[in-house]
Amino acid sequence: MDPEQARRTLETERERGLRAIAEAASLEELERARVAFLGRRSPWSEVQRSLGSLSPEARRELGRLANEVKAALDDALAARRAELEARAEDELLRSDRVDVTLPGRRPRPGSFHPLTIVQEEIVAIFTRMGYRVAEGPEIEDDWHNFEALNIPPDHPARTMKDSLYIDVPGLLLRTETSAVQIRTMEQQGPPVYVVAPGRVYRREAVDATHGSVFHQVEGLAVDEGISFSDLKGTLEAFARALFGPERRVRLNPDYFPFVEPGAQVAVSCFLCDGVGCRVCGNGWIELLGAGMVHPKVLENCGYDAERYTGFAFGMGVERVAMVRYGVNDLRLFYDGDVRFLERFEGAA
Ligand code: FA5
Repeated sequence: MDPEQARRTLETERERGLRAIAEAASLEELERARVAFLGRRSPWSEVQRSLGSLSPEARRELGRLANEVKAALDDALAARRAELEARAEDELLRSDRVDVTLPGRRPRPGSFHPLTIVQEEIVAIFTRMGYRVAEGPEIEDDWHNFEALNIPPDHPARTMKDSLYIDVPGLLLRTETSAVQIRTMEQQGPPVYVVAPGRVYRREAVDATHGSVFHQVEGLAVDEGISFSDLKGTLEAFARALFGPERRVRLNPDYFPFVEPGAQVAVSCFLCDGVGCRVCGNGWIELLGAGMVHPKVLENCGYDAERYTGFAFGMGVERVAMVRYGVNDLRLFYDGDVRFLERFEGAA
């Protein structure tokens, strides 16, 4: 390389290098500029390496120039590095900034499911009247679900069509909470005043008022001198407490093997008020079955049916909730749609 060419190279390299350093937008780009202009394979190094072949005078002059260029580039590199590092720190501080004045996000409080709320309301009405809460298993045996309830082996409720059996012979998913009546009377003597809330299972076509898994609250009162009018008075007091005085209550004769006489109790529909609509059909929503405990059931549990009489009832919690909240399809309780469930927040 001749001295003139070497000088020109150093001058251009200084100029190009200073520009590249000034334009480096990140620490990585700056490092690339350093390697390109001062690295081992840079034109500046090439000039450095060729100095030995020059005359002493040219060597001195070009050596000084090369040092000057290097010092200029080094200074520019250091200055730019400081700038870029400061900027990176600023950015970090900015992105990490916590705005302490921003209002916090309040976690949304959960609430009870409407069916839980209604079930507790039903139970509370009866515990206030002096009833105690009883429980029984959801997997029941033949005796408690059928036999002791005076449901004979050839009763249609026992067929595969209506009940959900499990793989163990003699066991099934209970079809009604009435099974808890038997368990309670087996465990204790009279007098008995219990309510038994729980889940029941049936092979049932699901529609707006029927589920195949639903909830019931069973009631049982056995004592000396209990009559049908006690049953009627109790149920009317219950309906008034839950629905208010404007809902009408209707009792119709009905048949259940474990009561005699038996009745079906309905309230006037919340939507059409007894006229008849899509929800109720005939103006009334059936809420519960009830009746005087059959003497055979009392005897099956070792009670003296001559001395004691009693009444029992079993109501559908979903049906009560429909009337209570004006919900026209019980499937809504199970869809898990938050927009629906939110309506019941804090309801009681
Ligand atoms: C019974 O289950 C009787 N154990 C009730 C009873 C108890 C009668 C004690 C006499 C003495 P029933 O199958 O009618 O009866 O059901 C009782 C209530 O549960 C009905 O009035 C209704 O409110 C509700 N219910 C019945 N089937 C369904 C269903 N598929 N989906 C939702 N609720 C139902």
